[in-house]
Amino acid sequence: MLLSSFINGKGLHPLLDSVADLIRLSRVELPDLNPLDLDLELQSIYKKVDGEDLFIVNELHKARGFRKLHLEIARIGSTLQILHCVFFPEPTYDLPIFGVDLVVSNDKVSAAIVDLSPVSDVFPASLKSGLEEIDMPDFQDSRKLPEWGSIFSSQVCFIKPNNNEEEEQFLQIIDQYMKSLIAFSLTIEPDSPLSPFTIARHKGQHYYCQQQKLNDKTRNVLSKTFSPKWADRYIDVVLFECPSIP
Ligand code: BLA
Repeated sequence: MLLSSFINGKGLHPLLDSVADLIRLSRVELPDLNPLDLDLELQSIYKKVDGEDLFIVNELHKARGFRKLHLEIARIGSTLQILHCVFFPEPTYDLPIFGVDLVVSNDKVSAAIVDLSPVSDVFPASLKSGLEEIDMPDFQDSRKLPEWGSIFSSQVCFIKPNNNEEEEQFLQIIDQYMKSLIAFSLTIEPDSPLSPFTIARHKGQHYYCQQQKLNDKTRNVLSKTFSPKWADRYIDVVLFECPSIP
């Protein structure tokens, strides 16, 4: 399969394709949207492993209020497809981290998670009350969070969708979380870089990244396909990089 057709969604599970489109359409609502530099070799990764095509395609941007908007789509062998998305805020803004992970194995979505994860003790009140108003459907298969998942909020949605209707409902939750976050971000002004609130949120992002790095499932897939060393670098530099605290 050609990389261009993969990027255009051909051969992708329809939920991944719809979520990628939704994210692309939503992020353009953010002011000052600009692409972020990434080493060419890490932007689009193609490899043939045991006759199977592997692609990883990364889209990286920054925008007002957000230091990094990352969308990654990966097809690893013929059986595994992944959509990974994280919006990391600028720590000067009182914003949570938006994250989505979708794992498709043998054409079935095995894991679908979306959250607006707190990075400080106090979650912005008006954003919280908006999220609590969102009607959470009664999904048949809720999944249990691993121990490192204490970083997620009480509004996290982690499921294995069972049919098209549940997939559509999950897409709607992503849409509502992303819209709420973007709308809220437009209403706030940044704190100063040295404010204790900024520093606390910066520490919160560090902790979020540290905990995500404990997900052995991500590391194992990348280590097996590339190498343990490559996997560690990719996780540190692309997936969960976090600049040090000044
Ligand atoms: C689970 N993540 C997984 C699984 C795989 C990956 C194979 C197991 C699927 C399953 O249990 O059904 C693999 N995820 C990847 C890879 C990448 C990726 C290779 O993103 C990137 C190249 N993970 C995130 C983000 C969240 C997240 C942003 O990257 C949440 C917002 C969550 N993934 C997450 C959780 C699990 C998971 C909670 C389940 C872990 C478990 O059950 O132990």
